[in-house]
Amino acid sequence: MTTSEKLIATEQRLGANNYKPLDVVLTRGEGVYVWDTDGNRYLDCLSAYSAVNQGHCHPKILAAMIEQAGRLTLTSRAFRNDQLAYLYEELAALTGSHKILPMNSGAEAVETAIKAVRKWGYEVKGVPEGQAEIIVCADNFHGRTLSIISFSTDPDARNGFGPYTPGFRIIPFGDAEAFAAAINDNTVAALIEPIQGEAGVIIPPAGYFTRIRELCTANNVTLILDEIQTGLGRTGKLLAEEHEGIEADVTLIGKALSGGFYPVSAVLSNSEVLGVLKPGQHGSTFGGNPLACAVARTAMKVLTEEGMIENAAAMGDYFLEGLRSMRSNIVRDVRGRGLMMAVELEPEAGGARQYCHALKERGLLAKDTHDHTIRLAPPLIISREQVDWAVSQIEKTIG
Ligand code: IF1
Repeated sequence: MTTSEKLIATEQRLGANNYKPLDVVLTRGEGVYVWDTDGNRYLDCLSAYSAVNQGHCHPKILAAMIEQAGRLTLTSRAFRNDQLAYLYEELAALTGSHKILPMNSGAEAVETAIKAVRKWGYEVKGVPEGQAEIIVCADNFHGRTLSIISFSTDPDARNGFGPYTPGFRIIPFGDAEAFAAAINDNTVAALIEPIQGEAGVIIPPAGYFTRIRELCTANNVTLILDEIQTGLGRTGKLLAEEHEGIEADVTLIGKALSGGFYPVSAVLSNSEVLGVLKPGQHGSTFGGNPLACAVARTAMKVLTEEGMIENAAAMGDYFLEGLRSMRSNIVRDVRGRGLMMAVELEPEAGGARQYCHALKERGLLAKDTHDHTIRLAPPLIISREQVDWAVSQIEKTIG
């Protein structure tokens, strides 16, 4: 047996079977590329679901991690550390946030926001205790915790995990009038992805978020945008909300906040919402630890100072243009914003996974979603030549 075969067999023998990964065993990453244990090189078109926007093993983030790891990794929040205040300052300057709460995973940031807006609803808006409602969209993906999957419409994500957390109202994504109809006196917030990632890169109609913003403002409803996947340059802007010309009241970020080096997430908010949390009411052992902060500070620095966001906009347009020019009779739709893209295949094509296998054989790693869609999300540092190569491999595979 080869090394990869041995490792795969061990994973299958001892690991919980909660994923069905492509059978490629990766051992090294650098920039847009990863290598498997047999020495094959791949162009990574998933970026760990947009956690590696800065490219694999970015040297400056690595250096920051090594330096901090040798000095102080974790104190708990029972004491202060010399990195957190700088992260707060730099995130506030970048995003205009007034209050920040650092967590670890994206789901933890989502759960933190749900707790904060419910408490805000009771203490500030005056919603009766226990009656808070949060509007969410069908086909959402916000994480895997019990409260989050309680409002999932994906049977695989939700079924078999009850009893579920109440207090969520599900409406169709992209339908502002359905949103208006769902608001009532107990509505404390809306939790929405600017572009639905897992659903297959679903972009709402123009003007949708302008209308949502108006409705939230008019009804004193907190707008929470989950930018854990769309944020930090993925769509060609620092935050995807910029495409819509609106500002959320609460913004959730994660994934690329660490450039793929460490679980770091954050809730960014106005003062009013996070201001309701008092000492002892929320927390996390690793939340805001000095290692996470040092890594996140450098990850944000390289993202903004090395032109990655601008490159994502330019290369995203170029990549989409190339995908749209492909000659193929099995492509139903090509869509995306910046380097958050998807190729939806005709159902007759037999499903996207087989094409992801074929792309792997050609040295390109991509992930299928919802049966017929291939998601494409390379690191934001991808070059024009690498885009040309990727489009060529995709066209040879599905052309
Ligand atoms: C898996 C999906 C993507 C997210 C948004 C919150 C979270 C995620 C918009 C939670 C996480 C990850 C989870 C990972 C695969 C991946 C994923 F396919 F599951 F749906 F990206 F689309 N909000 N998405 O995309 O963040 O707690 O994971 O740090 O669960 O398999 P997390």
